[in-house]
Amino acid sequence: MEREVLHRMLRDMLLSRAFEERAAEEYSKGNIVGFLHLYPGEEAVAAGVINAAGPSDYIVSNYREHAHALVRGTPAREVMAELFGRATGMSKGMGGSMHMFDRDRRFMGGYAIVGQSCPIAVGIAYATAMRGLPESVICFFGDGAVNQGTFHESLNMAGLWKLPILFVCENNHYAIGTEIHRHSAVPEVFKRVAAYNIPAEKTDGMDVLKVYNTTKHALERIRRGGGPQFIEFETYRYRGHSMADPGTTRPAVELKGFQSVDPLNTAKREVEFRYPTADELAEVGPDNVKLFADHLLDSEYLIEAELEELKQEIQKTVDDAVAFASQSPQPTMDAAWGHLNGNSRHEILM
Ligand SMILES: Cc1ncc(C[n+]2csc(CCOP(=O)(O)OP(=O)(O)O)c2C)c(N)n1
Ligand SMILES: [Mg+2]
Repeated sequence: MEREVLHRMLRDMLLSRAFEERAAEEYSKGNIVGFLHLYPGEEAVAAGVINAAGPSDYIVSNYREHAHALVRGTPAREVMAELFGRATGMSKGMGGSMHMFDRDRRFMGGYAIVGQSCPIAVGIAYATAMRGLPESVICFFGDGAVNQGTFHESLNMAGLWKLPILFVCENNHYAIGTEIHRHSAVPEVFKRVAAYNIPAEKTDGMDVLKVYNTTKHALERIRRGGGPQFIEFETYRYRGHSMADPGTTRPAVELKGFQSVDPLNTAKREVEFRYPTADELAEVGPDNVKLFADHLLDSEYLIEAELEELKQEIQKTVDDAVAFASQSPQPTMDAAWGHLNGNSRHEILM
């Protein structure tokens, strides 16, 4: 693999991690409000998939999409300003964390509704196919989305019409606090796809090189006219579902009730449950960013000093993004009307 691609993927992963950890900090300070779903732990998927795509491919994402936008090339300043709800943000401060959009880079949005990226990808791919363009649509969603009707309807249409879509399931094993074996009758996501005549495979989503290569091959098959492809990446998120989720899902009074009666083993386990920290996880399994950085150091693609320099450069980028966001103006109500369907007369087009 070219050195440039390796370097870019490492930079993207380090930036995604540093950006998200800083976003958590800014949220705690009250500079970011609303829902905030963070990506630490899953960086190898965004970096590997999006770097394997071409500039004319479309990306459709869900609400955990900041890193997808960063890897696609949206400047950190614009992503952070969107989180801060400022007029300089990538959606002009009107979307916030879950509704990022960057038309110039064909980043066709984050969406708050679980499973919503799938029908949108079908629409874009249908338009592309009708015009005979050599473009593909990359559609991200989580393991929780595969029980949605939209997922199955979209896969059926994509399979039937041989649409140029790469379906990417980021299987982090949880839908909010529910583990996949508790919400899916068939927990091996890729096996479900057989029903739609779409080739599907499962890959280690913690190893960016595997992610990149699997994606490259799938996109080549799509470009050769092979129709939609499906990849399930096994990954893990280090934080709770969102900043609003400390890791326990039930009200304290309810938990107390369970604690006061027997049998309470299950309830007690859940009461005590908390998400492991990134450090604790790194001790038991591979941290995807460290794994890749170590690989590049071991294979002498990179020397320690370069890695340090890169980290410092990223720190500056993130600091600059926060400064830019905090100094940017709030959007005005007038601008809100103006951006509806791009109508300059402020009329709503239905
Ligand atoms: C249609 C719909 N149902 C429920 C929700 C509430 N909800 C938000 S995120 C989420 C879990 C989705 O989990 P998953 O798809 O695995 O993505 P992850 O958060 O793990 O990245 C749920 C149920 C929603 N946003 N939309
Ligand atoms: Mg999930």
